[in-house]
Amino acid sequence: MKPNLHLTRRKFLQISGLSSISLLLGGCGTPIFEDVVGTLSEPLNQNFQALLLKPQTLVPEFSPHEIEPEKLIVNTYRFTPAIDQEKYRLIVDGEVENPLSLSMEDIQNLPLTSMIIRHVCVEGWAAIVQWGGISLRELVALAQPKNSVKYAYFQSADGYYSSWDIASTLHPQTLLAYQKNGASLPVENGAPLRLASPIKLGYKQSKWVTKVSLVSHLSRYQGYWEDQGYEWFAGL
Ligand SMILES: Nc1nc2c(c(=O)[nH]1)N[C@H]1C(S)=C(S)[C@@H](COP(=O)(O)O)O[C@H]1N2
Ligand SMILES: [Mo]
Repeated sequence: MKPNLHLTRRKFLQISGLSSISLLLGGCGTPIFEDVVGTLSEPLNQNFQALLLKPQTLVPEFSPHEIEPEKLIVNTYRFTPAIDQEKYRLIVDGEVENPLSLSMEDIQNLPLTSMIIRHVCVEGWAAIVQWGGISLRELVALAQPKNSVKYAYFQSADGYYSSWDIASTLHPQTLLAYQKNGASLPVENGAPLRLASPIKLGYKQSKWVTKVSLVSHLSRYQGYWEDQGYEWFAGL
């Protein structure tokens, strides 16, 4: 390997923030840690690596006193699924070197990120909300996507689904949240795990996420609302 062409493992871990994950996971000896350190010495693919290193503009956040707890309207089109948190697993699969199956305990051992952002629903309401959870960027990095990956599909327990471009997926403020306004995420807001991000409209923010698939192509199914004519990118 030509050292000038590739980041050293140590450097990559520092830049991507994986060092903190490694420390946390290393302590409990989970197999994800071994997988990550076992393969990161190999060069990662250029596209994905470039995206991870590319600085992305952060959306300004709000202060705790600006949170509007009563303004977040529960918006569920089908039903609220009953999920057994003990049996729940988040699957990360698709075109990846290291598919993941994580319990809520695994997920809560990853670094917690908190943000106060505005949630905007296309139906004409908005609310300032605090979300706490894991950054999707770090989760995706653990799965080690292949060169081909350009999109993420999110599948939910109520049959809802959506797809995102990989840059928005890797935005540092795109989270899989398990906390809302400082408390555990209520089931009607998507517990155990939902998407939260200040860069996309509400309908892109899937609740009750069970699977993240990293893929190179969009299928003819792009999302529950997207397939009914709503805009796919839906950026804010
Ligand atoms: N699985 C699932 N996710 C979903 C929805 C849904 O019906 N099912 N509704 C979407 C819409 S349109 C919005 S505005 C937000 C609402 O989130 P809330 O119910 O926590 O306010 O969830 C989004 N994610
Ligand atoms: Mo919405």
